Amino acid sequence: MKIIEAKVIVTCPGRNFVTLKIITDQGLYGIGDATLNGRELSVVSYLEDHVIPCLIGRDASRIEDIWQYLYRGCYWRRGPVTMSAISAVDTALWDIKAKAANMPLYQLLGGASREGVMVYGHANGNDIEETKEEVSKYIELGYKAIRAQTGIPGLPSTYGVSKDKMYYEPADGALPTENVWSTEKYLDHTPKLFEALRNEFGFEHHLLHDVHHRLTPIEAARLGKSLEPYRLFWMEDCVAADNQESLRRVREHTVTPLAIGEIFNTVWDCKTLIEQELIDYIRTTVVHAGGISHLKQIAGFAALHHVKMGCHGATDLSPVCMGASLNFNLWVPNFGVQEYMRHTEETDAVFPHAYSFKDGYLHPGDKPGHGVEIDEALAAKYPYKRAFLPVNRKEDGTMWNW
Ligand code: GCO
Ligand code: MG
Repeated sequence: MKIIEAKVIVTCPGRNFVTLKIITDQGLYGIGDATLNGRELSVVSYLEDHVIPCLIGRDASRIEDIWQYLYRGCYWRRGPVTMSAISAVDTALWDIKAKAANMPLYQLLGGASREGVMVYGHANGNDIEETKEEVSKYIELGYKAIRAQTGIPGLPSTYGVSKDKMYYEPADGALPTENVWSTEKYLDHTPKLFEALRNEFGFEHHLLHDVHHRLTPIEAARLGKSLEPYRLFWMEDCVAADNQESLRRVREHTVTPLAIGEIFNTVWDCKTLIEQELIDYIRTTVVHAGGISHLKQIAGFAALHHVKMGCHGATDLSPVCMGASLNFNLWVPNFGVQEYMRHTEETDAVFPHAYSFKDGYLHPGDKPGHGVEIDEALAAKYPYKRAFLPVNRKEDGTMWNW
């Protein structure tokens, strides 16, 4: 089965998405997500200028060989641009293989290990009262797990709080917007949110929180400790993990479970974290960590160390990534949870999909492949619009982590 054509489709049905379509001489085709939020066009160029010419004429069934060819063969290994491009190729090829086998992808991976994939939604409010209202909406929708973020008194805006609520979208400016940050205000306020949520809703639901890389290890240790009475499912990205050893300090001080890894691209980015059992959940996902092939490797390694999968699933990960991820997560033995930020109706129309939500779980559906399509005519109606993620400064103007 030869690859005869591959093309990149860029569309902006409310936000930008980059999709790779690989077509074979047998009429079968597959699609893969290649969206890198705020840096989309760099992956488009990487695919069009440097990957697609090498794909034409190759045997589409040799997924592993093509992965190795693109990874080892480029010499410049790793990095988000390279790995998003490889992920798209890999996802499209698994889609083709599963279609050729006339099976949903999860069957090809080894079959379902569970009835559905538990997902968490995002509740965010400008203050604790508003976040409480948002949490109650997710409970009504049947969610078992909910991430909660709140505005901080004295700060004009902060990560994870938006006016869009259900369709929260951080990439909001043709130039980066600027947020203001105070670690002290944040550390004082956040435990109050979770105290209020547990008082209101009890302990039946899983509660999650994203720190978005904004603390130092000792600050994160303090937050983890102060959140212990509220028994979080996880505290996410509590420090930047450029230095993986940083998580050790947090771990030494708190039993609040730790999740990290949405910006990691390979197993090397989390090798120490997993091997030393410094985390509980790894957030790597199909689109940024080398596709199904590499995610399998990360998950297998993580399983040896009691680390579970908690794949990233914000709105900038397209329905194509979500479909692939759900197939993966229905199978993967060490599953934890899948993030699920709902896409808008416009996005869902461009990407018709077989997955569906029921009682807090998503199921990938039983269409052959990963179960997600792209309506190219509709996609063409939404041209690319430059959009940046925000940046973040401390109150005195110092650049800080977003
Ligand atoms: C999350 C993330 C997102 C990211 C976004 C970047 O946990 O969902 O932190 O909100 O910031 O996906 O592109
Ligand atoms: Mg996050």
